[in-house]
Amino acid sequence: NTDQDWWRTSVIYQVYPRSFKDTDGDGVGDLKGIEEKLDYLKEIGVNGVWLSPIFRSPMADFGYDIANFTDIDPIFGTMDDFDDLIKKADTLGLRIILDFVPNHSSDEHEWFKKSIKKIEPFTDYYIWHDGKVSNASGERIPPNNWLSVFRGPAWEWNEERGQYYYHQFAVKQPDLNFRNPQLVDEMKDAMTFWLDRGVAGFRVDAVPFLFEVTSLQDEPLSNDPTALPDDYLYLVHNYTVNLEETFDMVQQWRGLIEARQEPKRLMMAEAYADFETTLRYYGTPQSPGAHFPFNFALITDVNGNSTPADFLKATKKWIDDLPPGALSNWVIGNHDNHRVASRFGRELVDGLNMLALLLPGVAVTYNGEEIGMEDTSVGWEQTKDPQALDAGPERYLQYTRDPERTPFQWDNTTSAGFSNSEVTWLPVNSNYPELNVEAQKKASVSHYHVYKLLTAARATPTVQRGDTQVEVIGDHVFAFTRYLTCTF
Ligand code: TEU
Repeated sequence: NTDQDWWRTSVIYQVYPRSFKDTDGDGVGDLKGIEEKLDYLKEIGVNGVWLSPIFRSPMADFGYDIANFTDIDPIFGTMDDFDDLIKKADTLGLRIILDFVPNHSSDEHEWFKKSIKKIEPFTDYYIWHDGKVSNASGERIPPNNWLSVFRGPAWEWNEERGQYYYHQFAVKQPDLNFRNPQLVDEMKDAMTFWLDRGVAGFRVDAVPFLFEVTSLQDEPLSNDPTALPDDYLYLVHNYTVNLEETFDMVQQWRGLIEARQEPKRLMMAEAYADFETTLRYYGTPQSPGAHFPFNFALITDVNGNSTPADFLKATKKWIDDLPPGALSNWVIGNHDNHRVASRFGRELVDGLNMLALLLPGVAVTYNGEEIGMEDTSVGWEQTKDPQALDAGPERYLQYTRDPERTPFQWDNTTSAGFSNSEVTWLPVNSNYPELNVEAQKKASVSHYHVYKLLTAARATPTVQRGDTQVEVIGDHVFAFTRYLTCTF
């Protein structure tokens, strides 16, 4: 049934909707803009289009804080716009994949408002705790030392309910309680809603964080000398990530999407974890999990200073050490990590695209990487990322994700052709007059042309089913060969 698994040899392209294309002049991208640019995506050889969250949201974490899981945020458009997008994508043979964000909702979600008031059935939709009394001061303190990924305590006091709630990310992102069967059903209903509307699958956000131990043990200190006491890396996370229950939940979701035919639906899991733990998100042949957990090795294991041997190590495990039948994949950038051109240097942009697009398995491209967009420097005053704002003016640069989220550079007109407004939600990179799609189309040699050649090469049997050899040649070269052995 491999031809039904349309994603096997596909290029999945991540659109960051706020920054892709603005059609109504408010300086924020929208669904109509994405629809308008589907022809472009077809032209560069993309097959699946994953949209970062487009749901109703106060935008504290730019859509990853959801106030209604089954509604479109007005800043992006309407449900009709969404249906139109799906329709147009269908005519082009493109598949639309949505971001599914199960770990938390917005604190402005109805469920949370009702949970605060203990209105049933919402009382236990979130993770609430009385806290404890400090021996030293006699004051009320959180139940344990757990830290938020976005820095500081993972517990926030709610005056009205008189309890703490748990938030793995921002204060405005209370964690949902997956030990409550009603909540579990509710989230499955949200998935079903979008499957019914014709989406081709999901990228599941922040999967490792779904469950925490109920015993609430303190997490041990990491002794990482670079981490301050409120940094996430100050602790070793033994009790708040990758619990057994998490893998089971992913398998349940797979069951739900597996029940759908025409098209078969895809599930990609976002899990930053060590290699062995990441592989567990594939599940087993009897109980499959995600079709693939993202392979972040080209983001987390190598950078501009890496040696050929580092590249060999990073790539080899995702070629040779996967469980039988598991599908590999390659991610070189996303909205949480600095741009390829900035992490590796411009001279390696084509090289990284070659790895992602020619190594065996699915290729995942973050919008803008096909033209080698660079990080944009965004000053403290213009900073929008909650993670950076939380860190404050002294430390925001270490945390900010704004530089890789600035508007897409289409051409050399106003706001790089992203918007007809000169004011955009994040600034356009000042390199846009030279670095844009139009200019790269016209140039005889460009990242854009290389990218198109690479996606075209994916149609060959050698890239689709051939073997792979990765090797180090001399001191400076990392090389790989794809080859198909013919039997006559
Ligand atoms: O990220 C989850 C995640 O694992 C984070 O640790 C991420 O690596 C970190 O933000 C990098 O600085 C997902 C989304 O991709 C991210 O944009 C959201 O902020 C986060 O979930 C919360 O929904």
